[in-house]
Amino acid sequence: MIKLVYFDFNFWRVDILRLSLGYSGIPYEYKRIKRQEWPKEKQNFPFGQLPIIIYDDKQYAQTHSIARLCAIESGLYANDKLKAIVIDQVLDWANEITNKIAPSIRAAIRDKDLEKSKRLREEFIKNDLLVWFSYLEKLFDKNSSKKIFFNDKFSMADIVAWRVTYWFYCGRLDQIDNMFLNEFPLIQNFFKQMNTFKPFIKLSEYKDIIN
Ligand SMILES: N[C@@H](CCC(=O)N[C@@H](CS)C(=O)NCC(=O)O)C(=O)O
Repeated sequence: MIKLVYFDFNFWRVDILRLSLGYSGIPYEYKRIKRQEWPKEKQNFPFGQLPIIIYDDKQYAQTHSIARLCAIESGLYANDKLKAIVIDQVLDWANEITNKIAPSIRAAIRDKDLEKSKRLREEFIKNDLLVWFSYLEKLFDKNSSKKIFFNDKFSMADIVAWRVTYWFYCGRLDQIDNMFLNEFPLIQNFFKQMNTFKPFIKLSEYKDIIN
């Protein structure tokens, strides 16, 4: 049995794992740890961070590594090394853009300094948001011949790109206006198509994320 462990809120790092397992009907348990329990729980995990996966009674960490395992398990990775590297780059893109916005999130949540958070968010929007989405747009353009999925066959790359785009688009990030997506017609169209892709939107995990 596969078990995923994350905090008790939805975030792309764990959502991509459960979406891929859910897509292929692979059973898994999902344990959500409450923030107040974290200081005593932290030491129990390989890198003191979440998410982790428990697979065959062993723990493994790091989002990219776990995502690769879940994608292989779900038939959503690629045997072709040049298709696999497209999936890996989308995962690395997700980590990079997360690292760019993280200081503004930390300032609000950890430091409770809303002024600092606002200033850092402005810097992120000015310096990083459009630049990093332009990288994703180019990656999609270069690799997707039919302009539906990154690798033409649905894969973990699509789940990651959809989930992270949803994060920036959904309106829950202060100061980020979802009109930014108009600058990226290919990703915008990809995002719209994903939101009508029946095998994906019927998943309980998808419904949980968008509600
Ligand atoms: N490099 C890690 C980063 C994971 C990470 O930053 N997790 C955050 C939550 S999104 C965390 O566990 N924070 C609590 C902590 O570091 O104490 C990965 O790729 O999974």
